[in-house]
Amino acid sequence: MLTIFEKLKNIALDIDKAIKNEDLGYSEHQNATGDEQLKLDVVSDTLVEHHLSDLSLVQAIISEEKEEIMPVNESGKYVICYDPLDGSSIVDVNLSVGSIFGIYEAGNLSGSGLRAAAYIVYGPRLELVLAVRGRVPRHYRSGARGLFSARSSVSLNEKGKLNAPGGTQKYWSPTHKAFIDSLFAEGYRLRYSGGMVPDLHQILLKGGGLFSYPGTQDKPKGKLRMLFEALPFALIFESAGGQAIDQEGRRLLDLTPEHIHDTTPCFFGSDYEIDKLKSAYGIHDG
Ligand code: AHM
Ligand code: MG
Repeated sequence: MLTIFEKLKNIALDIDKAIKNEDLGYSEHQNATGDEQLKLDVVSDTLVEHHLSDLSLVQAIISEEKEEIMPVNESGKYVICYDPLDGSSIVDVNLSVGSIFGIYEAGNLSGSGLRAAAYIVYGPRLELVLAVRGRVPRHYRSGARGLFSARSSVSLNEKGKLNAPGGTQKYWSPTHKAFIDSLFAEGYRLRYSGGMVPDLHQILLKGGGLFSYPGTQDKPKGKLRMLFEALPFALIFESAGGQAIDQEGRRLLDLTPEHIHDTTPCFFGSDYEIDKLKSAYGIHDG
């Protein structure tokens, strides 16, 4: 696993350089979910592929930007699912973006098979958060000479102050709208950039809050992909002492996608906000 983490640091440095220097225009392609691909999506995907495909530990890689699974080493122990550049719609306006990685047991592409997860934040600083199942996530920041040094562990308080509500409001259900309004009425502050990596990173480092991307009238199954986005962050939130559930109140880590590009409604937060969400949605534990 450590070899994979070392690779992620190299990937972070390379993609950071690409974001700063490469052309920001569109490529001539769409990805598997039909999104227009930026040239930078393609460059980032190629960089991740280049770094991960020489690791004997890796059986295959699955990218948000690739239609199919890409085999690496048949006897590898892990399958790495990744979103090489999350937040393509805000990279052109110079907001923070990220990369997300889920490291799954080969043969078990599901929440229960997720052994470790990581994300990189390309912001004014380059940062990395790594979580191994069963351990508290660690937070790293790059410094002089590009070296990453450990900052601290990441842990959530019982309750936070931030509210990051995703999805187009006019398509929210009345239940969801009433719930989001009730958080603002309690004093929660709006923090939403349109990039799940910086939005969730902010909640994690500030100790709590809620990020939601519900099923909506236009996207009943939500927007965020299970393998590359929702499950990796679920592991990170649970490891930090928070919760991550879908709209039926199921732990995201109990879900299994049918297809590699499946999406799911998802909610990430500290205990207070997730418990409040469950009661607003009429979800009963057990
Ligand atoms: P992307 O992978 O195409 O960049 O889309 C994922 C992003 C997430 O980072 C973010 O939370 C979400 O899309 C924002 O969607 P919306 O613009 O509908 O709020
Ligand atoms: Mg994405």
